[in-house]
Amino acid sequence: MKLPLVATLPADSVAAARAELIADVRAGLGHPGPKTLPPKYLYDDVGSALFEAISRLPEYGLTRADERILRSAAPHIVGRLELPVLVAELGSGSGRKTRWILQALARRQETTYFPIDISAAALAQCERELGRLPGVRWIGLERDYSSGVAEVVARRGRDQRVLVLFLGSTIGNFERTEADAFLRQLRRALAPGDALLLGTDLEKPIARLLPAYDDPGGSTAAFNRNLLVRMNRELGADFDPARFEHEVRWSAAERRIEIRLRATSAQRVRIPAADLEVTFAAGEALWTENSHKYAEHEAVEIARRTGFRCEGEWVDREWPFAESLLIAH
Ligand code: AVI
Repeated sequence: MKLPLVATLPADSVAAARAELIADVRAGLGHPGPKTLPPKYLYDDVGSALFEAISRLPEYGLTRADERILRSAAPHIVGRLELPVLVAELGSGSGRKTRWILQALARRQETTYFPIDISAAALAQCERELGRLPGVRWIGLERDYSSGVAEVVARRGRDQRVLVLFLGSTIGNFERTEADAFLRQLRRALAPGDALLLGTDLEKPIARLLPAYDDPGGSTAAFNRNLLVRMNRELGADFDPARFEHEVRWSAAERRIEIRLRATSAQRVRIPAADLEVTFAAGEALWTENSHKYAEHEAVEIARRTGFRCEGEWVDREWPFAESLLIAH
């Protein structure tokens, strides 16, 4: 029996990741003007576990919609691919929804699956979920997305295509211009004929969106405040999370949910590892995340702008959500 494998983050990458966090904290909090931090820092091990809990909330239909599509459309999606393919997933998540694609592929070929995630805990959970699927070899890569993809591409055999899974509308957490730049960069790492399965959360009434990001049980608020707790844990900061309010707004102009932490009173916070003292005025916000929403068929335009063509789109009607199969040309 083949044993599952995890290629862990090399020690110098751990140091580089910490240096990047410190640089981003300085850039986002260390200057006059709006305070902001990149949303990727929401996903340490605790944040990833909290997001997993969010994905099961009745108010947050996104993950279930994604899974419904994959469960019913996986054979059709796989039917449109040129085989054989190596599968790389950006952000392994729990692996629950990916199972359907891997099972459909395993019926057609011996499948190697590389979940790519910077969270070792997320990879461990993925391994529990998918590490022993019949016909699937599981190789976890504890990496950032671009070095993970580079590694998968380097491992492809002759005549093997690469299928990249970018599910769950994680693309929506990038600014729209950054999303295009990210997909263009991904396209450059791929070869013509390689595929990208891209999940996008579609526009829907605000009355459904707001509770999805501000659930009455407070799971999303805890996920948001964990960013402060993370800085306390990793950088020796002294944020008091209870003095920040979780705030969720819909921006019609940007077609996105905007998430902030708003200081409920004036306060001063020390962040020793970044050599920083930060003051917040009462009511001042720290911008932590955006979640962009898309029009149906918008993926066709995204593909055109970034070096792909859209080969097919599958939409969930219960919680409008799309999976689009893009082929590199
Ligand atoms: C991971 N991402 C697609 C989630 C979203 O819906 O934008 C992150 C999230 N933030 C709060 N709730 C969920």
